[in-house]
Amino acid sequence: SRSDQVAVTPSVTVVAGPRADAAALAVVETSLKDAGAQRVVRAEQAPGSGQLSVYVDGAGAARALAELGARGTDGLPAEGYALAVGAGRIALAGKDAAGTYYAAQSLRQLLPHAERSGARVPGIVVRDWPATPLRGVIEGFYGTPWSHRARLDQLDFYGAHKMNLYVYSPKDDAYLREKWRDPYPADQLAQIKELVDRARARHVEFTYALSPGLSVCYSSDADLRALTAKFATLWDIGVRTFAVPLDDISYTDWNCAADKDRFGTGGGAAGAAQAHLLNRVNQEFIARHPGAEPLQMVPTEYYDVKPSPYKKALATQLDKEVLVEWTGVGVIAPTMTVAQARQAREVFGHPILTWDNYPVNDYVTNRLLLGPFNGREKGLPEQLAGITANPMIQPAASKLALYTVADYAWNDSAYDARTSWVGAIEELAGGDARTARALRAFADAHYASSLNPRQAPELAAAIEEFGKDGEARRLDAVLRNLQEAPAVLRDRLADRGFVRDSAPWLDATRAWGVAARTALRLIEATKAGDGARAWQLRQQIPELVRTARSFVYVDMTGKRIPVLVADGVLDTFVEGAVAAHDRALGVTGRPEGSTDLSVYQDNAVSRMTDGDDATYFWSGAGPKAGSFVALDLHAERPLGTATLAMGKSGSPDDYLRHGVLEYSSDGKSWQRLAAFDGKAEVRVEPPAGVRARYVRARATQAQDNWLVVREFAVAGAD
Ligand code: LTM
Repeated sequence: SRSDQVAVTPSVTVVAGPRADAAALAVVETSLKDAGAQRVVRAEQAPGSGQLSVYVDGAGAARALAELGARGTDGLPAEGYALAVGAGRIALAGKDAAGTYYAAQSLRQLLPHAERSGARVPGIVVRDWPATPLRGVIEGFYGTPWSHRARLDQLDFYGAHKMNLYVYSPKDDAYLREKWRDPYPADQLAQIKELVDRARARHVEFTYALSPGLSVCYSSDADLRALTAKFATLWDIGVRTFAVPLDDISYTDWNCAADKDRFGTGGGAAGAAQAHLLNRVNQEFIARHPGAEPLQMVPTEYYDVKPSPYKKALATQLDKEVLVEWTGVGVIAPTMTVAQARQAREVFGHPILTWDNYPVNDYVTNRLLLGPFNGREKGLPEQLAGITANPMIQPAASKLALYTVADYAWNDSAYDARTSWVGAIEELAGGDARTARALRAFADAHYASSLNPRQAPELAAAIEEFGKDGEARRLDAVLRNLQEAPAVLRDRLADRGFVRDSAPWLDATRAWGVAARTALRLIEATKAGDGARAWQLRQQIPELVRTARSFVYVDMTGKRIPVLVADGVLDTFVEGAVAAHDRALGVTGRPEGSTDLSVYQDNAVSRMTDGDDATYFWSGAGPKAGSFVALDLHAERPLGTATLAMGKSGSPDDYLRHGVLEYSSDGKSWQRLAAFDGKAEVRVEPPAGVRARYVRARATQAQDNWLVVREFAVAGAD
């Protein structure tokens, strides 16, 4: 770095070399305007002193770089660049067009955001290049594919973060898998063209990935023609990189008699059959289209480095230049090492492109994965042809993790997961401190994954601290920030896609914040010996937790999936507060159920008090008059709402037709709370001041139907 600064003057001159990249120039000019320049003009020569001049490529940039003490681009690998700021000028030059574009992106990051001219930029000298040639994203998950708008937005994001690859491979796009032979309808092809054009404008290579494995005959001429014909339609709209993913298919019993006759069966045969088809695609399509990039493929055994007949067949028979994708050791690899990458190269016998299954969440659709890319050893990119990350079903919310992937893939030796994560938050927050604070709390509460085993590390540390020093005010401030974060993000986050993507998680986060703060007040009231207030708070908690657990993500099949927030941290804290209170009252844990009825199979009476609506007590016979199910609350206390949930799908009539709810202090003499008739769901609000240790539901008439009780609960006791 240099000790001087340059000011952004009202008028700035850009001196561009004759072959300077147009996209880079556009980034430079927009960034200068965002930094306060009122006029940005292009000229052959700088007008002289008093005005900021920016040299982009060509002889002018080379001279300016030298004058600023920067080495030029000689000796840099592809996509490298040099950038210098000082002595009233800025100079940038790329090894190639992409390099210049990345220099412009770095300059964009260095320039401040300012309404007026005069802002200062610290002097700096940078020589920078990528750690691995291919860096990007594979849209390769199951579930709702990204929208067209989201994909365009992603391509902008990749360009801005020096990622140069996007692989179009959503598992649930029928034209890529089930209907792989079918041509695209014109409107869909037109949209793909728009993506291809946008990708090119951002120096991103759009890769078209067709997955014929569910129904292909590897030896069939007709299938080869179908594959290459489809590729040809994509070539015609500008695609230059192609892939054939063969993951998640059966190779031990594929359904093609001609293949079996030709290759036999089993892993070795599958590898030979796949190599046969891919070599034909390579030789009869890729090689005959000058300008096409090397073919990529995903092997059926993509998740380990164990030698096998399948891998051996690929290693020995597949054309050498084909790139093989690999997820690491494990489908979701918690760690990836240099040694593993070397083994992968060895065992697959081809250049390796990682298909890194982070932050993909199609296997945990109840979660957002907002933590950083982690557990990848330094030095790994050097072993690879490149790195692609499989993102979440939620495109905009994936940006936090993808920012960190881009960081690692560009410069793994300087990468620090936490620092990069904070950088991602700050960038997404657009320099707004309140938004950044809210986003950090939200991302912390959705941090855990196989790569980041610790959930909500900042929140967990605050709770731990509270356990040590009992400073409730400090923890309350943390919880309040979490509770309010969703409103702040909804209000202020510029990336509206992030807000849309996260909607159920935002709702649930707010609700968990409320529940946790109530639990904190309960702890304080219990500590202060304020039993009445503690009891009041204690009674609120089950409902607050039910609400917090009620928010759902609806997947593409319409399935409603309750979402998780800081699981193992917030729920544990709330449960701990409740348990501590109940212990202080002499109440130990959940109420205990009992009955005089027999039990059908293993549907024990404890299942009606386990808090799980999906399990139940099931009697082995119809109740007689006087048969009962009862709860022991372990100590006498005020009674909240009593609920008795009976019957179940498949046996909706197995409920007490005629009964009464009763309570007792000693389990011997009983008082009536309410009578119920003909309904499976009973809910009774006891009058204020009613106290008891035991509650029961008693049959007042015999019946033929057996009895199912899914849950029997009294508020404050469950
Ligand atoms: O990882 C690969 C190569 N294939 C699939 C992906 O499509 C899927 O998104 C991830 C995560 O569930 N697992 C896979 O096996």
